[in-house]
Amino acid sequence: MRLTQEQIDRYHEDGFLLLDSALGAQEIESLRESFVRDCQVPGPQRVAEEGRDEVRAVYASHHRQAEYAALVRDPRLLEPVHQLLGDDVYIYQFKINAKPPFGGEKWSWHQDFAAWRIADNLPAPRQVNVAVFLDDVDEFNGPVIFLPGSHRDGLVNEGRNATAKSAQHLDPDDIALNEQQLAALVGRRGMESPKGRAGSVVLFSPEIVHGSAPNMSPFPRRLLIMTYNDTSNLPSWPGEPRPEYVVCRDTEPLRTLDTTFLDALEGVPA
Ligand code: HL5
Ligand code: SIN
Ligand code: MN
Repeated sequence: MRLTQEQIDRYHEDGFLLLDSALGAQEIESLRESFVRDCQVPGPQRVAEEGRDEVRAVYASHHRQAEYAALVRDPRLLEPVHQLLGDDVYIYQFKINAKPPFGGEKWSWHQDFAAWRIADNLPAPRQVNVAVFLDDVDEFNGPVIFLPGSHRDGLVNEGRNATAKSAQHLDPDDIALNEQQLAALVGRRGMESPKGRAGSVVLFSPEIVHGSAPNMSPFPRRLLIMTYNDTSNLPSWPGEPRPEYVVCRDTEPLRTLDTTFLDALEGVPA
């Protein structure tokens, strides 16, 4: 459950860390079922692929589905976050990027912290992203690609592009790096895309440059991303705050469950 010093060092060095098969098959099955249910819930938290009916992303499923509410406190995920960020963390953002078969669109090259500083005045990059593979991820279904070490260069872009692609959230297109910036960074850093079985987890920095290609395979690539933030690093808005489904408002420090999320839900003693 706890990261070794070597894993911690690798996270700081590369900006991401793969934990192979961290969750089991039965757990993933229950998370998938819960996602299918959550996709039926109408509302602005459900973002569609451009010009299509298919779901591109769903936000804040942990507000509606018990499995996800428990998962955010699962010791296998929360303990590593405590090790990387400190004891007092809460969920700042929770999303599932669905990347449906035959046409799940790309996510442009970007840094998350650029979005959160622009949209939410987030003071510091004191976040850890925990990405959970809800499907097997391979080279065919649009894995996330990282530029290793790019989180150590700070923000490449401070501003936002003229185009706002989505009214509901900031799409990476709105803050994308341009081709010259990307080419220069890749020249120095290279590219890596962690792959693995469903249930694998990738921890990644809010400052690392990342993106992903469209999914032209017949398989889905549902990726859950939970962003934990330090409770002393809160967002603020001069005017209208961003919606609660994009920026969660419960900033109470999360305490780890005594057992795994499914056992906790089913009342199995630790
Ligand atoms: N969609 C997020 C938001 O805060 C920002 C993106 O991957 C994170 C860029 O609206
Ligand atoms: C993706 O789902 O491929 C992109 C992840 C992200 O930037 O949020
Ligand atoms: Mn991102």
